[in-house]
Amino acid sequence: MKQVLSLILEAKQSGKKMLALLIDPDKIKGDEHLEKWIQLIHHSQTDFVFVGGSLLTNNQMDEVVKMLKAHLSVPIVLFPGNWNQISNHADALLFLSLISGRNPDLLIGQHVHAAPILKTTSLEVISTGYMLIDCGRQTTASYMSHTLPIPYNKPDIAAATALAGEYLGMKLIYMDGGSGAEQPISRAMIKKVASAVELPIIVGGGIRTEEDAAAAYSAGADIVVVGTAVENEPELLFSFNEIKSQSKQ
Ligand code: 1GP
Repeated sequence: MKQVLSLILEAKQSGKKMLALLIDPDKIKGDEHLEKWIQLIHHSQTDFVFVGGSLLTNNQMDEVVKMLKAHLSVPIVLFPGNWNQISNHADALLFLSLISGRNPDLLIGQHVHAAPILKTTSLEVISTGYMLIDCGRQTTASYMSHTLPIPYNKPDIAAATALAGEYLGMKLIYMDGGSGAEQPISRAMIKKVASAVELPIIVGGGIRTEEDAAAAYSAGADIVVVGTAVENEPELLFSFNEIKSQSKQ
């Protein structure tokens, strides 16, 4: 399989938008349930599966990743909430540095724990500048991270933060309203960040409708991440992929 970062860079260069489904392993209720997700992902032409969560309590991440990998050809990308969330069955791991916050543990601490373990795996490690944006309500991500998200109406702060991430050598920028956010990140903020950096931009959190996804793509998102909306209405994954295909750089 092609390296995940190369796939993203090539897609960006050719003006192709991408879609990732976020699977929270805690929400998988047995093999049959996961089978349904696998079928849905397979038939909907979703580009990536992200797996992870800010707080996992069921200890089934490795099993879920293993099964996804065994049945799907799309890249399985870890989106870890902490250094424990590593599975060698995945293809890549977003090595997230929470650059919107000032919590040293999430800027470098967790990474020190994870690095030697990652070295023993075959995972592609992708340095990612992760920014939490305040989208109306406190999410698990902002609570668990002990950080203040970037205010919703401050695109300049988001752009300066993303640019700092780029200068620090990060390869991707992930703008996240947090899972279950009340509203998606504003177009104005995505636009400002997209014009500030050359890096591919991932946008997620609170994307519930086709219009939300289309707005994120047209503002400059290269990858849109959907989770909660598709958990509630799985068929939406087809509509989101349709919107993706219609959206161009
Ligand atoms: C969270 O971007 C993801 O990190 C997905 O959020 O569950 O709100 O779609 P939702």
